[in-house]
Amino acid sequence: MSIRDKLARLDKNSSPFREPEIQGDQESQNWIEDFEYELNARIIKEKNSFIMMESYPKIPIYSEVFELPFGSELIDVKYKIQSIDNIRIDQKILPVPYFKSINDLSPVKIDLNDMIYSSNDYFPDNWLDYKVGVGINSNDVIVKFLSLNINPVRYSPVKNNIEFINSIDVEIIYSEPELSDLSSDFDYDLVIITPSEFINYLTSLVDHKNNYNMKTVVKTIEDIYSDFDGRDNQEKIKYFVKYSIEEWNVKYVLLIGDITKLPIRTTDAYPWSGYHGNGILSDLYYADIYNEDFMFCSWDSNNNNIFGEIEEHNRMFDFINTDDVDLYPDVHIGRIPCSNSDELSIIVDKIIEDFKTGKEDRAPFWINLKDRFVHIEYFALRNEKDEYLGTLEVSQDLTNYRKLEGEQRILSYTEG
Ligand SMILES: [Ca+2]
Ligand SMILES: [Ca+2]
Repeated sequence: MSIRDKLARLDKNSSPFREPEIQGDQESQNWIEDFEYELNARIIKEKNSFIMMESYPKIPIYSEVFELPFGSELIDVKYKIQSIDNIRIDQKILPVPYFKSINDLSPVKIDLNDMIYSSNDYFPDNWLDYKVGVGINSNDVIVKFLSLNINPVRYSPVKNNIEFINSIDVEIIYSEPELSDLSSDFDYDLVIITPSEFINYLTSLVDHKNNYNMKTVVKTIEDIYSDFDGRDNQEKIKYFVKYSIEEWNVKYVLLIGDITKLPIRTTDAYPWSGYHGNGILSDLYYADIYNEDFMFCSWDSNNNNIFGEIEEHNRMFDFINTDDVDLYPDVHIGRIPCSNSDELSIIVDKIIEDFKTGKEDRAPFWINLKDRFVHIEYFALRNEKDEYLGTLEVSQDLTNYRKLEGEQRILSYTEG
């Protein structure tokens, strides 16, 4: 949907935000037994999300994501509000509870953020926030995303007061791109990146994908390291992915080999302090090619060779993204984390066989890779006629989330 269509739709459907209502939350009553505060959530009907920052007031927001064409420059986002209403309350608004993993059976913990709950200031700071990034949309086209958060309710815990707005007019000003998109001559859909030692074991996979009309090319890391520049091997691979998007119109990238065979990027992100140590592994690094200016996103804009740094912000409900990591992927990425050719052959054969027979559309399993714990899932890609097109693999390092017992071995996923 174009931004004009979407703005028109917003305009047509826009109904004023209604006055927030008090709504007791049964579940939350259970969370607060140990607290002396009496807490209530206040909601607003039109909200489609909440500010979800641990220990900060759970404030309803209205979010909308717009897509601007490749090459667009966002110039400004302006807004006008007609009037601000006030509601006095005598109870505190419930904070967002601390996140925990699904299988963690300990009680939900809540706490009040001192800085917010002892402040006269209104939270959130603004009626409107937005974030911009560049990535692939649902049609696999690279666009600029403008993610708009409207905050119709703001809250001062010390004043025991809520401010809310009935309506807001938003104006998005951007320049049309000179080039409409990245379109190039069609070449390949999928590029497989592999150490040369595995290349002979990929023939059947490549044939299989080409047979199903997913045009596939293989590139070895040895060739990439000699042909592409970069501060280290990971950055050389990332520059090659950028090249494959721009020159070959590639939409899918499949990495072959575990992290001892094909390197991964180690990042220094602390998304929720206390939950993670340093050293989060990320293959998203290889998929997030462009920043919001459509330039190469190194994940290290301060050039200290520490990637993906973030700092906790004092008051904002977000973190300072020190390294300007865009986080929107510009290509689909997956990895078969095999450590030898036998593992690779087994995985390739099994996946092709199962997906051809339609037995499995989804093949999750998890394994230990040295001391890291990684969750991997394969998805069968099918077209509208339900014909098999190929597989997509998604992996996630879960070491720090891990509470699962034991290990489900490769290829023991649910059968039949
Ligand atoms: Ca850095
Ligand atoms: Ca991006």
